Amino acid sequence: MFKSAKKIIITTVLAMPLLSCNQSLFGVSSGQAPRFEVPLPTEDAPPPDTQPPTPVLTCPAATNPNVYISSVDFSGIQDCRQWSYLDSTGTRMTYAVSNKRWVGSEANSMISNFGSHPGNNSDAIRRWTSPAAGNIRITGSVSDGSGTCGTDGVDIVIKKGSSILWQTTIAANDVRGGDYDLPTSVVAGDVIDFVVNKKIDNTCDSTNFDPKITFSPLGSPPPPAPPITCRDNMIALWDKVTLNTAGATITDLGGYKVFYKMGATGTYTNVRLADPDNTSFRINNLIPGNTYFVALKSFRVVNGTDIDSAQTADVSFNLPACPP
Ligand SMILES: [Ca+2]
Repeated sequence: MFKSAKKIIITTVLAMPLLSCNQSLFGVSSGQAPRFEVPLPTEDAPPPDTQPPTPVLTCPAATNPNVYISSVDFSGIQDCRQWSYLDSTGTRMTYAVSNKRWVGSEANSMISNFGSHPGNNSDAIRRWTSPAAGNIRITGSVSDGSGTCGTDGVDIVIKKGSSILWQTTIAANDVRGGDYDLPTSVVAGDVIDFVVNKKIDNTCDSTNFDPKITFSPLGSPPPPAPPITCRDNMIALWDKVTLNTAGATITDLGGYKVFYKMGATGTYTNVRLADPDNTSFRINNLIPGNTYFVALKSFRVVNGTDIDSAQTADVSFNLPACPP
């Protein structure tokens, strides 16, 4: 049984501001002390009268219909502004109104306006589907969004259909991350997937990933060429090694070693990557305006000792210089 709410009346005497005689303060004629009625809590609080209202989900209108920005276009409606939200099993996520994010079928699989978090058994995929034939330019950056609690980081892939346009690995706590600027052509229905994979562990894998797509329908001028921007990093990519030198399938590949140096006569720096499934490495802290040379080895580990492959030939890459 509910007890009726008691009320208490608090009367206060406030220092009154200067008011003319026909003004009032809080609906009380000047010169009187304001009165506030405050209900006291009852011993048995009644249940709320109604459920909270369900927000009306709307698809935001576009300022420029050919510019798609995932955070600006974000909504609780699948396919709004060409964006959809799914996991790598192909299952579309469901929208959680309470915290304004898309959630997958397993714990911690989710996509918000600015980023994604992969599940333990599936990747989180933000997808853009082309409305028509044309050219697009995909720009943005990706970085760790989980503070300092991550473990092994995430693998990032941007794909058109099954073709990889760009990929990188974001280490745990890498708040700088990497940038992408990808021009490509599309036909109606082509999908661009922005994929976040947990690597081994999905603990604290929140990832800032807010791409922008500028769409130029066929018949309009192609998007401008990406500007040459000053860079201090580059990404080495390679195909996974599956065979040994005798042509037999390898079952004990230990990983890869990346060798890089500044200038043809520079001294190699060597990075050992003990992950046979990892086929990319971002080399940071380089000096813009220089040519770098990169080579690779694969290796097996036998009785605690690395058995390296031969080293590949160098591949060179010129890092654009910074503007003066
Ligand atoms: Ca991880």
